[in-house]
Order: sequence, then C-alpha cells, then structure tokens
Amino acid sequence: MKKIGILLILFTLSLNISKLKAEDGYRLWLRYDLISNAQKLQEYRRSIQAWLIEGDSPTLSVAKNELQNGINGLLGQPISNVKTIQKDGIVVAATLGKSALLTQLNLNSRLEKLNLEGFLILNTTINQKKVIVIAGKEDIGVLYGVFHFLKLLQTHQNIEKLNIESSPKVKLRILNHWDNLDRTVERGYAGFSIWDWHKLPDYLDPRYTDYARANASIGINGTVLTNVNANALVLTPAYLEKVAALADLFRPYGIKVYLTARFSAPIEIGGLKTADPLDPQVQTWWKNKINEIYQYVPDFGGFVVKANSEGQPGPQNYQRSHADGANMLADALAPHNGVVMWRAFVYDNNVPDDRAKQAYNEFKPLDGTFRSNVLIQVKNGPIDFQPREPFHPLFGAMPKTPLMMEFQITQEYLGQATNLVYLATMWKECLESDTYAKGQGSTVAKVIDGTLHEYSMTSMAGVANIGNERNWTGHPFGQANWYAFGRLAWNHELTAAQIAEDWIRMTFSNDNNIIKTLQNMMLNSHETVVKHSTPLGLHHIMGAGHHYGPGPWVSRMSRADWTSVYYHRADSMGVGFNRTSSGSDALSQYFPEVQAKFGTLENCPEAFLLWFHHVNWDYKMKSGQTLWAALCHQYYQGVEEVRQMQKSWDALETKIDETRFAQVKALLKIQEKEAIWWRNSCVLYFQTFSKQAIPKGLEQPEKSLEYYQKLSFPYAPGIRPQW
Ligand code: GCW
Repeated sequence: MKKIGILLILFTLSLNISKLKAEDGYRLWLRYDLISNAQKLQEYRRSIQAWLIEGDSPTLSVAKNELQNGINGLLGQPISNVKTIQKDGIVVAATLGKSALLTQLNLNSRLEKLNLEGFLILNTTINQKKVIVIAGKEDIGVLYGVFHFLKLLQTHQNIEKLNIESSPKVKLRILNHWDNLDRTVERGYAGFSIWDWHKLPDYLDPRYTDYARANASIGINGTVLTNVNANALVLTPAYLEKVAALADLFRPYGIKVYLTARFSAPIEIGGLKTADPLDPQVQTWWKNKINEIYQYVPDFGGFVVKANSEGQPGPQNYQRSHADGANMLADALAPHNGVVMWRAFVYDNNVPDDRAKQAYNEFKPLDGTFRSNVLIQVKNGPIDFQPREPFHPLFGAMPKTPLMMEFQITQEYLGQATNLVYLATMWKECLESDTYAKGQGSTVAKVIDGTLHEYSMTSMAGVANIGNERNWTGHPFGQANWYAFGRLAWNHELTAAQIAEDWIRMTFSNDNNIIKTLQNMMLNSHETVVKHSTPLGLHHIMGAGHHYGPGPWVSRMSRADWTSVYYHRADSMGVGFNRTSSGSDALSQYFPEVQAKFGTLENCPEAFLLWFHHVNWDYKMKSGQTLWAALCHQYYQGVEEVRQMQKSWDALETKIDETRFAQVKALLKIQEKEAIWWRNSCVLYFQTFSKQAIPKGLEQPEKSLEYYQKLSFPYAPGIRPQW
C-alpha cells in the first residue's frame, strides 16, 4: 500500500514536472534553454567564463539581468559576474565613452559610423586577456548588443571571430496596438488586450516586462498603446496615470509610449464647441493637453492620428486640410520633441470611383506643407492590407514629406489566427518594389529609410498581433511575424529566409531538419494563402464586417467601396478592376516605368493581373490555360499546398514538443478547412459569371454556393463592435 502511495506521488510529481516543461509559447524566441549541442556547449563554456557590465543605469541593469539569465540558462551553469579582467573568457559590455575599459580599445572611429542605438560586438584582448566586447554607443545599444549576442548563442553561431557592427536603418520602429479601453482588440485574434487598464497603474502585470524584453530583443523602440479608432478618454488624467506607469516600465528597454489622438477630443473631453484646427481655443486646448501629457510621461513619443477616415473625425469636418490638422498637433508637440504620425489611410463619406486613388489624391498635393515633426503613415498597399497588393503609389511621390510604412502584423485578411502565414516575404516584396521615383533602384525601402529623399525622420509601424493569450499571438507561428517585423524595421536588407531561420532556431530548435522543414513551410505560406483566397490580383472579397473567410458575393453595404463586387467587378465577360487609363486610371499615380510594367495585359505580372485589368474569362494566360481555368487551378493549388504543409508538419512529430506540435497540427487542420471554404465559395461564385465548368480532374465542391452564402459569424473575434 505504502509503495503504491509513493509511486503515485512520484507519478503525480513527474506529471507536474512534465507540465512545467511544456512549451506553451510564452517565452517566445527568448527561451534560453541549455544548449543541446555538446560541442557548442563546450566551446561556449570556454569562451564565456564570466561577465562584466560596466556602468550603471536602468537600461544597463536590464542588460545585466538579460545577459545573466541568458548565459546561465544557455550554458546550464551560473556564470559569475566579475569586476576586473583577470582571466580569459570574459564578456564585457559597456557604453562607449563612458567606460574606462573601452577607452583602452580605441573604438571611437568605428563608433562614429553607428547610429545612436547601434552597437559593436567583437573579440579582442584587454590587459592581454581574451574578451568578447559588446559596446553600445548609448546604454540602449548595450542592451541591443546583449540581445544580439544571446541570439548568436541561441542560434549556435561561432563566437570566436566576432566583428559585428549594427545600426538601425529606420529611427522609429513601432508597434501599433489597435487596443480599446474595454480590452477588446480591433482585428485582434489573440484574446483580449494585454493592457489591463482597470488594474493599472497599481498592478503591473509581469507580462508587460516580458513584452518589453521581447520588443527590445528585436529593436522595437515605440509602442502606440491604443486603437487608431480612438477614444478621447485615454487623454484624461485617470488614464494618463496608467499610461505613465507603462511608460516608466518600458523606458529602460528603450521603448517610448505613443497614443492615438481623437481629433474631436477638444469637444468630447474639453467641453469646446469645435475641434477646428485653426481655432485658437482649440489650438490652446491641445497645447495644454500635450503639456499635461508630458508631465506624466516626460519622453512621450507623440500621436498617431486616423482622421477623416471610416467615420473618424478630422480637420475636413471644418473644411481644413490634413496638413492643417497634423500641423496643429505638431506645433504643440514640437517643444517636447514629440512627433505626429498622420495616417494616409483615408476615405471620406463620398464614395470615390476607385478607393485605391484616394490617399494619393489627398496627400500628394500637400507635399512640403507639413511641419518637420510630422510623418505620413502609409499602408503598404493602396487598398487595405490585402493578401497581396502592389505598393502604395504615395511611396516616392512625396519627396518633401517623411513617409513611414504601416504593415499589418495581425492577420486580418490573411487567415487571422488560424492560418500559418509568415508575412516577411510579403513585406519584403513591398520593400523591394521599385517606385522609379528617381530612376531605377528607387525602392520603397529607400523611401522608408530616408535615403532616397533624405528624410530626417524615418519610421516603420506594424499593427500588433499581440493579445493576452498565453502564447501572445494565438497561432504559435504568429510570433514569427512580430519577430520579423522588428528585425526588418531594424534592417530591411535581411532576407525573409534569414529571419525565419533565426526565429526557428530560437523558438523551436537548431536541428537542421526542423530548420529546413519549417523554413520551407514559412517561406511558401504567404503565396499559399494568396492562392486559396485572392489569387491573380483579386482583392477585398472577404466576408463583410468580420473579414473572416470568403464573401465575393458581398454587394450590399452602407458604402459601395466596402463591398466585394466593387473590387472584383465580375461579369459575363470577365473579372478584375480596370485601373488603366480606360478604367479608373489609378495606374497613372505611379511613375511611368511602373505604369509600363502593370499597364498592359502582356506585361502585367499575373500576380497583379486582376488588380489592374478586367480580363476576359477566355484570356490565355502564360501557361496556355484560360483565365477561368487558371483561376480555378490557383484556388485548388492553394488547398493542396496547405495539405503539403500538414504533411511537412506531421513529419516533425517526434522532434517537436507535444504541446506546440498538437496545437499547430490542429490549426493546420482548420486552415485546410478554411482553404477549402475559400476555394469552393470563390470558384462557385465566379462560375455564375464564367458559366464554365470546373476543370476536369479537380474535386467538385461538396456544398452549394447558397450554403456558403448563408454562413454567418456574428461573434468572430476582432470584429468592430459597431460594424
Ligand atoms: O482594414 C481596416 C480595418 C479596420 C481598421 C482600418 C484602419 C482600425 O478593417 O478595422 O480600423 O482598416 O486601418 O484604420
């Protein structure tokens, strides 16, 4: 009896231990588990015998903690902290110019080449002892350098001949949370907001610290806490106190806090009768409000503003321009070094002939009229974060106004949190697009990093996919998109493949088979979702409101440019939106070389065909197939590729921890179902126009078009309550 009891206790204990070890995804890419490769472990233990961080500041103490936890975990033994260099194998981290040890090394000329947040990592000797030096230009550079160094260990790199210089290419690398004060998250698929407003400022959820660590580890240096569909209440003292608590916590990690400004706040919380930006009372109200914010948060970053778009108030309500509105806020922020990120995602109440043209039409004429602390925040494409869009025509078109990038990390139109879609390939496609603004090679990336037009301010923002789910992003592979966004904002020259490899090594394993399999899945995954949802340049054909799943039939909404039929324009002749000169002429907003590329059926890459052209069902594609057949094949191929992903994943069963294996397996099953749902709905729907059979050899849809049209999802996550 006794024995059985003991056995039982042991059994429950071991169960608990294995539960503790379960990979629930909380640790993201900062897992710091013991290095499994014995040779690497030995090599690292030899090279890292102690550490020393010179200097003292909140940022350096964060760096110390991270370095200590990181190397202790990875090396599997406590590594001591020393005060002097008396033996080989010491990691020395310090801020250049503030450190006696680093002065000896004479690194100043190299330092001059770095940006403020940059760092160096190198092997060298100090007092004839072998050391690894991590040197930051400022304290934050030390922290970034520490994370980089830990990444080298996590990804099993050689650390004997290090000579790394790294500087961010873009200054403000920002997450935009579309989080509401009631903790719902617009287009959020990972639970509720991580900001527990009700318990702030007194209760600081430990998750905030881990959020800051994760962001600092990839160089993100700003966070916009609130939804661009803004609530003025966040600007009131009760909330500013809470904002201040978060800002205090994030400061050592180099992260500034920003808020969204509701343009009508002077009326809603200020008691004024107007929010006209040229009204002196309004101007004074904002000045005072902004001064007040800086009392709470002395290094407040500034505002993001969505104005005169989708019902949000803005300067146009008073017949003023976007520049009038942005400049008013900019003037009040300028004495504090704050910035305004004014969004170009605008469309007013008059439905235009082509929504794709509106931002350009409204903003291009304003070039040169914005204050120097205003950035115009432009989505990657001219419509709205679709699975594939051509780059936005504003890039390259406003040489006198800093344009910043807005990517969407949350997968509103890309399978939300049920599809495995790695977004870095899509972002790279946009960044590498040539605008031809100053001849060949004028890429979007060069617009964004300021090199093309010598912008003094540069920025990249990503709409966050983070929520309060244990694994932060809902889908475990959603983490890769948060990760990739930060890495690309720091250095857009990295390839999607490199970033994926780093992420896999840190998040899953350094096993070659795992790396190759997952990398392959990730790199193809964007193309896959495009195929099974919006192939060949189709766009905006999703379900209304929730945007979850297909809705090519959506035709009745309060405005035409919210419907699907407005965008695909299918009829008995063909399908697609003619944006050439015989159609909406949106193409003319691009530089001539780009017009030539997209302008004719022969030249236009098939991936963008239906974006720019209305094409006959019988048009012969490059493959020799008709458009109708090609469209069907794309949809079917998309589903096949999801099945391929399932097979690849299943082959890793013995190599991946149970929890994440099971979760991703289940999600891939959902993805397969959703891909079939997209495929069947779209093929059946477009068939009502093409009047042609689904090509032979392709499985026939099981259900009818009516079945798909009747599906409804009133409680799909992320939906805007008022829509
Ligand atoms: O795509 C649309 C989303 C809205 C969002 C808007 C925007 C925040 O469906 O939910 O609102 O874009 O970017 O402002």
